[in-house]
Amino acid sequence: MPLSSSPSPPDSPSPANIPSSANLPPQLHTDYNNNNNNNTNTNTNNNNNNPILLQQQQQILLQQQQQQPLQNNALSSSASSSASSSTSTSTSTSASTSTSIFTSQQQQQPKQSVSLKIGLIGDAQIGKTSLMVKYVEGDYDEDYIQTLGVNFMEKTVTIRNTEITFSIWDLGGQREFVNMLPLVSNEAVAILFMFDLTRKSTLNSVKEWYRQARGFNKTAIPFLIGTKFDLFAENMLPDEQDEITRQAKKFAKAMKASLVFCSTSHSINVQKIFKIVLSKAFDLKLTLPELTETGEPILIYQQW
Ligand SMILES: Nc1nc2c(ncn2[C@@H]2O[C@H](COP(=O)(O)OP(=O)(O)OP(=O)(O)O)[C@@H](O)[C@H]2O)c(=O)[nH]1
Ligand SMILES: [Mg+2]
Repeated sequence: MPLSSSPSPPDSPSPANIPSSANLPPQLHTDYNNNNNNNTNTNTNNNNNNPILLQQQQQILLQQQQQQPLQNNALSSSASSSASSSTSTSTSTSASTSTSIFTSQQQQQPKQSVSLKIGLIGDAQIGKTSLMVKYVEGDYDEDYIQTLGVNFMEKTVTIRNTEITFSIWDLGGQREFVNMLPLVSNEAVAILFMFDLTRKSTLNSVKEWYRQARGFNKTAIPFLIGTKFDLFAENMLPDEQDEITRQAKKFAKAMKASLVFCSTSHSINVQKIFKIVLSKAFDLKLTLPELTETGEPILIYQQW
């Protein structure tokens, strides 16, 4: 299929696609429903058992009752300290970006904030760091710089009166760094298990990454992310595409994971991954249309 290299349209953040939902703190209820598109509304709740999320949601509700601003919670501060402890052994990148995706009409209210830790895991050279840098800074670099240990970046989005900080942890894919897997997995609200769509071996490796990461974190919301969709669509034969797509669907189903094919270089589905994370974490309804056919940039986030 023809690929667009335009940076934003296929993937730009569009809060109008995320309607409000019952389990979200009122501050996160938005006017998303006011859009007039025909996308289907889908309740993506499957995280009622996640203790980290429950703790966050309870904290917010408590703060609301007390009419006090919510301070950054324990998850946020533990992420920061883990990051600093990893810098001595890794090529560590740290950045913080703040993006307002919704303008509050009640500017006077004190801001609340929550932090969501996200782990990026998978084989070497599949595009983990590229995806993180693209999402946080909007940049893409063709050159490969191996991650020696763990990278860490943050990005804050604001929905109404609530700041949500994605704290993204990216583990170097070389096996020698597997001892740092707990740093990336522990307390993560979501884990992105990633593979290169043009290298089937990297998909097979997901089994082992998943087994090991689950050993440290049984509640994180799982995602299966196929990278380099641009090369996949342009260079691979239809039969090869079909086989990889089938296999990825099979794995995602077994993992009970959302499945997304993305291209960092062509800005395909990058923003949407994090939008789905947000919707799953806070039980938001999401109106992105799913894409399920071979040859499409797959986007499957409803229950299998
Ligand atoms: N064509 C294409 N190349 C990509 C894409 N994403 C990443 N790459 C390239 O793939 C190479 C590896 O990317 P990285 O992001 O460094 O891979 P990584 O998974 O972080 O690798 P490790 O740090 O070794 O674990 C780089 O040369 C990137 O430019 C993509 O969407 N399309
Ligand atoms: Mg890397």
